[in-house]
Amino acid sequence: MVTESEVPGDVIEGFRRVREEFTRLMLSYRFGMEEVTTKVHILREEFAQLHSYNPIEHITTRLKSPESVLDKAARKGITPTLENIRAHITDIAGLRVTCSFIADAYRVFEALTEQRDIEVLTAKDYISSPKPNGYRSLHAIVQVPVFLSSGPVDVPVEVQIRTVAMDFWASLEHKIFYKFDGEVPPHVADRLRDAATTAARLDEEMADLHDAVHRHAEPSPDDDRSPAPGLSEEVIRRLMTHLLVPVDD
Ligand code: 0O2
Repeated sequence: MVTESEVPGDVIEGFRRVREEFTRLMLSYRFGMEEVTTKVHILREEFAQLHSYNPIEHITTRLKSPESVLDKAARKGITPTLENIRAHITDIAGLRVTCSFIADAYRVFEALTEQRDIEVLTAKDYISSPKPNGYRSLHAIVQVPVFLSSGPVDVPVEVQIRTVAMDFWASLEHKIFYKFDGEVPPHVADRLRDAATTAARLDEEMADLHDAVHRHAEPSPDDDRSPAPGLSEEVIRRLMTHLLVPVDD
């Protein structure tokens, strides 16, 4: 067995440097993911507070492990230098946003991607153009700046936005795909495509139902006088008094 004292100093130094740089790289992806997650949480909270409506059912995040980053580099035939990993593997950090309805998925997608510190590197609409196996979702690789003590770095984050029905289908399909090692038998693939059509129909049906209920419960003009969530009538009256005081110029 080789002891540390027998290993040349430059090898030990190289090992330390790679470890530190790779740790820094992985940390930046985690921070990027947290930045985008915060943005989605803010959108969710704003909708809930100001529009009394929550378009987002849940948000999940995942960071690829260092091993799976290296596996993906090998699958893509990339020499695993930090530069290559940064340039070619854009799904190290991922965020999945599950919405109630298709319109919500597009609304969240737009509200997120039009933010000025977000740059959209790629966007794919698998809802209007599903994959041949029936997979539907909105995908984007967005780049967000992360401010480290050493300076800013732009970090790509993969965002997937879909409905509950799409998510249900995708998670089952994912399990089946791995169970068959990617070689899903044709009769199972056919049933999955049928199930995807059923899920798409369910999305339409639920949106129709939601619209119908919404129209039925249309607020009367009197409802406009109800206080905003978290603001009592007393607070609103005091704010209005202040607003109505003439301003000296
Ligand atoms: P995991 O384990 O979820 O991360 P890429 O493979 O990323 O280099 P690609 O294929 O052009 O490039 O990306 P795309 O189409 O945007 O898909 C990326 C991710 O979307 C996948 O990541 C899956 O999470 C999801 N996805 C895409 N197609 C399907 C599908 O047919 N079924 C399911 N269940 N999920 C899908 P990974 O890395 O493949 O998997």
